[in-house]
Amino acid sequence: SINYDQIKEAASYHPKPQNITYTYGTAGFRMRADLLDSVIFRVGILAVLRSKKLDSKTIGIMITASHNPEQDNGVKLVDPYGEMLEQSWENYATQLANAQTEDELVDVIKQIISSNNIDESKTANIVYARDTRPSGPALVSALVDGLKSLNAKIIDFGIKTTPQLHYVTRCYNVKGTEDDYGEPTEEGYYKKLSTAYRKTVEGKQRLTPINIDAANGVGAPKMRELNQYIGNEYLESILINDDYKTQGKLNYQCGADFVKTGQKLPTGSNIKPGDRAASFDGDADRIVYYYIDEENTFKLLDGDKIAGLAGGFIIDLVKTAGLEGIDVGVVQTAYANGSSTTYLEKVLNVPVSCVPTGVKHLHHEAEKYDIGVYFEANGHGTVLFSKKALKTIRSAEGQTAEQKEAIEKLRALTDLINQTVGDALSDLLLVETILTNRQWSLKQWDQAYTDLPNRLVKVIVENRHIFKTTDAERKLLEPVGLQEQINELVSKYKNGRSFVRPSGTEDVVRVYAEAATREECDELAYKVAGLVY
Ligand code: 16G
Ligand code: ZN
Repeated sequence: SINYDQIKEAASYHPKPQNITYTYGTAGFRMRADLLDSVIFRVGILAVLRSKKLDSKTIGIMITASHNPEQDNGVKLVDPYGEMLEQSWENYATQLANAQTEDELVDVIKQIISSNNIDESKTANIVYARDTRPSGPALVSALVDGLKSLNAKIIDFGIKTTPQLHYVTRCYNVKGTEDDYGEPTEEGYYKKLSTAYRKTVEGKQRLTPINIDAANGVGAPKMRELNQYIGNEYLESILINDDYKTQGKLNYQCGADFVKTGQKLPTGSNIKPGDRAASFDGDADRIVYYYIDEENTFKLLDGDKIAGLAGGFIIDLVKTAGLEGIDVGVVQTAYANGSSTTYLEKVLNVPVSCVPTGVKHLHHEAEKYDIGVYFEANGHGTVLFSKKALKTIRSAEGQTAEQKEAIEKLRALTDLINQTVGDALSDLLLVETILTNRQWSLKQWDQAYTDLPNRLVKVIVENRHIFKTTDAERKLLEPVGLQEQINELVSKYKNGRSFVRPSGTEDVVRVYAEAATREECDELAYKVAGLVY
């Protein structure tokens, strides 16, 4: 069982800095790497407690700060099936991180143990990975000190993408059961995805090359590796911003967040009209596509476009396969472009739910459908197949050749898609599969609907916590009266829509607006920002 002197001794090498309050937010802990040593040590402790609580199930820990600048880092916990840490435990993470002294730390640990009836004698199993950030190795050693202070059984999964860590965590926990998810190895991941991909495009004409901006992050070597398993005759990719070894380059003027936010090409891209391109973010859990049209205008195909593409394809397959009992739904956030929602509801005729920002909210909502497609506009998303859907798809036989083929494709999709979390590599293969099957260019895909002009602005306010939202963050409850003022402004614009929400990752308030024209949209965004300020 637990030796508290051992924990105190180890903790003394990882003291908490004075005058700083940590919060486990939407994306775990994330900040300047030099402030994270004590936090990571304590996250190790929390993971051990979580594993003990869940009967020795393997808990995942990912050290990454995604699209943040290179000097930042972060950490998040992954629950046994590859989901984000259960929300009620986020509070424990925050309490552990903020315990000032070793004695306080031990008190918090004891409280967590007693309020959860944790059996101290249970073995704890942990798997961890990190991205390519230079601060990674030092933080890993702090993590290992935390894990060892509670005698955990540890697996070092090395440098990986965030979704690979989610994948392997699930694999460990369901191995040999009816929910088996594949080999708990990096190779198992590549084999699963590549085999499925080859199946879905077999016999179809290969598309022109896909230019991939890997944000100079971990996605670069991993995409290279994956492509070797797939084979060039099935997928031709050209990597740029693949220098993950030179310091200072990670996410710098490149990557999915840069492209989505700036609505422009990443540094180093010289694509021409007709070329196909995509960007990953720094830990390869987001992807956006883009191209340049004949007038040399930059055209973005973001997460909303991917949801439309994937939703449409899956609905067609389900229909063709004759699996009427399976319902398909799409989950979005308030940031979804209004045109995308209209397209999903009116053209594809699928139910659409809107939830607050953050993967955990989307993921849980998507679980309510037999097949739930979820994407944030920023390019993070995936597709979930319920147990019922999996069972139906696996056992269906089909009468006609057409039905059989659709069933085979659906089966392959259940392997191709990383169902634990949004995954840039897996999502790239999903999009490539659909475009190959449809023989569509990016322009043809883009023609499904036209995005309404939109603008996102940050407003620095004295205290963002006074902003309270409701209705999936689309309306403000507080400050009282502000929503009415926003409504009045919005009503003056054709196709106008705007909302205000406090950020979960930065000390700012975000204002989103869309309207019929660029000018009106910008005007609306700045006027609403003016109300907030
Ligand atoms: C986090 C979320 C992401 C969300 C973003 C919003 C996860 C794993 N990540 O990065 O989904 O889009 O926060 O940030 O949930 P904001 O609250 O600062 O706008
Ligand atoms: Zn990311």
